[in-house]
Amino acid sequence: MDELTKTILLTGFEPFGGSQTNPSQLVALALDGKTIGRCQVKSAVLPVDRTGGPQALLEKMALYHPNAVMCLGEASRRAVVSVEKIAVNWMDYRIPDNQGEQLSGLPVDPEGPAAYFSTLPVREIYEQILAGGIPTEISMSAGAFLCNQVFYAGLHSLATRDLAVPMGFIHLPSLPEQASRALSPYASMSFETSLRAVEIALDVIEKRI
Ligand code: PCA
Repeated sequence: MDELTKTILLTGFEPFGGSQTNPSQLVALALDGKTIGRCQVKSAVLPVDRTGGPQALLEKMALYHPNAVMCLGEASRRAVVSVEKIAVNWMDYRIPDNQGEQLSGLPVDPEGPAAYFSTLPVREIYEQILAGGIPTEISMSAGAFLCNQVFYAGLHSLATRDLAVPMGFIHLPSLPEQASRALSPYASMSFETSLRAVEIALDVIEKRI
């Protein structure tokens, strides 16, 4: 058997906004330690916290020295898997984070550029997920909450250190058990389908690193 020589850091987020669960956490943990080609997946769950979220991502990057970074988050009310293209240098939280902080109109990093593009092959990931029979889209906004913030912070850290480590972000719809409990129920995706979408994305990444 080939030696495992590469590492993909895969992150999800803890539940937030009063929810008891988060599909991104479940999917990240389900893939922890899995082997994909010559890569091993190392998973982490990030807090939904203005300082703790980005800090935890940067700590895991320093710990694992990954060859690629894939972050996951939940986008409730989105009906399909969103492969994110852009991280913006802007925070405008629509709800408080898990520490009760609601930031409004602040840059992620006052010194940083306005935005970064994902450095993963966004179109290929999107096409392969679609070919796998799973509804998906390329999204031009990861929002202005923790997901976008962590995505931006990771890309900024890699860019300022001149590290050619590809990094990207995928938003997953809520789980059926979350969406069905809302006052007005909305679209959702099963854990198994979201898991498969992320496995397909990791297969694409593995071939590029
Ligand atoms: N989704 C939120 C933060 C954590 C998560 O899973 C977001 O879209 O910013």
